[in-house]
Formats: sequence, C-alpha cells, structure tokens
Amino acid sequence: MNTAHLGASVHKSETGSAGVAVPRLSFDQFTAFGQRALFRADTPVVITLPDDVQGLGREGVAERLGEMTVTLFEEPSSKQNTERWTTRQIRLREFFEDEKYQAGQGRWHRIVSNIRDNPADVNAVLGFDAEEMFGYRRSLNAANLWINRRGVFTQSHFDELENFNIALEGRKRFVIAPPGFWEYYPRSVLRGFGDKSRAFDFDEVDRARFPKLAARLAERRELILEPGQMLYLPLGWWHQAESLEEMNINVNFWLRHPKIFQRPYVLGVALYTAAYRKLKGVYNYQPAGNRAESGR
Ligand SMILES: O=C(O)CCC(=O)C(=O)O
Repeated sequence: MNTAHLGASVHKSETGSAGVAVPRLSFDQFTAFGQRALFRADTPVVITLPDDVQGLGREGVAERLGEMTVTLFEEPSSKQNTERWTTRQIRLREFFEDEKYQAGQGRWHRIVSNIRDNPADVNAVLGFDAEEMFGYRRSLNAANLWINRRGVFTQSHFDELENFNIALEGRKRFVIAPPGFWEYYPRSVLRGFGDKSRAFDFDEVDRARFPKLAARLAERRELILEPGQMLYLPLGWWHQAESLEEMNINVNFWLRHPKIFQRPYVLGVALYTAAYRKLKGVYNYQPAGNRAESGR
C-alpha cells in the first residue's frame, strides 16, 4: 500500500451527509505502510490493534496505577461551556471510588495525565512497547492517560502535534475536520483559545453565524473508536470527542513533527498559547508531579 492508495480510498468513500469515510487498517497494514508514510498521507485513519495485544481496563488500571498522582480536569457539563477547565492533582484511586466524579451532577470530570515519564506503566497499560513504536519520550512529546465517565465532551479544537489515540475501555465518538483557521471561526487567540472554534460542537452548527464552516464540514469524518482500535489524527486537523460509555479509558501519544512548519497558524497559535499558559499558570500537559495546581 502507498500514500496515494490511502488518499484514493478516502476520496472514493465520500458519503454526502456523513462526510468522508475513514480508512481502516489492520495492524500489519499499518506497520507495512509505516508511521512516516502515514504522517505524509495526512489523513485520519483507524488502525485495529492485534488480538494478542491486551491493554488494561478499569480494574487493571486501578490496580496498577491507583496510587499514582494524576491531573483531574473539571468544567461545567455543557457542550457550549466558555469557561476554562480547572485542574488539580488527585490519586487515581479517588477518581474511581468517589461518586462525585460520576457524570450527571452539573460538572464534567476527566483525568488527562501525562505519564510519559513512566514508560513501564505506559507499556503495561497498553500491552505493548509503545516507546519503541512512537518514541514518545523525546522532548515536547506526550503520553496521556484519559479517563472519564459517559457524556464528557471535548469541544472542537486542533492540536499542534501528530496524535495516536488508543481506546482501552469504552467507545468514543470523534468528529474530525481538515486543517484550516479562519474558516473555523477561532476563539480569542490573545486569551489562549486560538486552537478552539467558536462553533463548539460541529454537530450543532449555526450555519447563519458560521457560514464558512459548511464547506469544511462537508469533508468531516465521523467515527466511533472502539476498544482495541487506534486513531491516527494528523497535526492541525480539527476534532471533538464524546465519551459514550459508563467508563472510558484511552491513551494518546502526541508527537512533534516538522509538518507544523507547513501550517503557520498552528505554529503561531502553539507558540503563543504555550507562552500564555506559562505566564498565567495555565495547564500545559507536563507530566504530573512537576507542577502546581492550574487552569486551562
Ligand atoms: O478524548 C477526548 O475527549 C479528546 C481527545 C483529544 O482531543 C485528543 O486526543 O487530542
């Protein structure tokens, strides 16, 4: 398989109202194709992990990492929320055990904790040697553990890094749209929201308010990521995610890549936002334990 093949399969599978279908690769196809070729193809792909890769679910994660200090994010449970997330450090066990972290109480809670400094834990949670595969320990890269309950929604945004997102427990629905900046109506760049759209939810877009979005969203991808699957989400692509199960556990790798220089708005927003977050003490995805309480 080559890059052109992936591109062609994307084009052929256009389906009108549901946007563009996402190519699916077996793990063997992914390794034959190669990570670098995937980065060049620059299109979202779902990869099925081999059957013998057994990642951990809730019980295994709680048993192995229960005493770990992780970062808990909190925000009002509204898809249209304009407030920053707040964060604090807790023991992971507390998240699993305390009912206040269940959905449905007006607040959304999620663990998003960068555990890149604990490669043995990353490998144990996933069931394979992720450092060998992704080289995530290089500077600026991240290996994040995501845990939350049903309904938690991540508003539309883009990241400045290549992304592999692996589902371990629970299904997550993603809506993904091609790179672009002004046509996505970014929120205030100066206030550190330049990576987020004023159209928070691409499923419910006010077409009169955001007319330029229609053309981009015609090319959107909609998919449900199932346990045992890995999503490749290219740098600069817009995305949102909604957790569909009582318990959702994912690990994602963010990997820096020179592609960022081809998307100057991504680079500009990333540099500004990193400086802004540092100045304001806003959360910046460093591994837990190295920083104090902060907000996003
Ligand atoms: O899982 C989520 O809620 C969001 C995931 C995401 O934004 C990412 O992997 O970059």
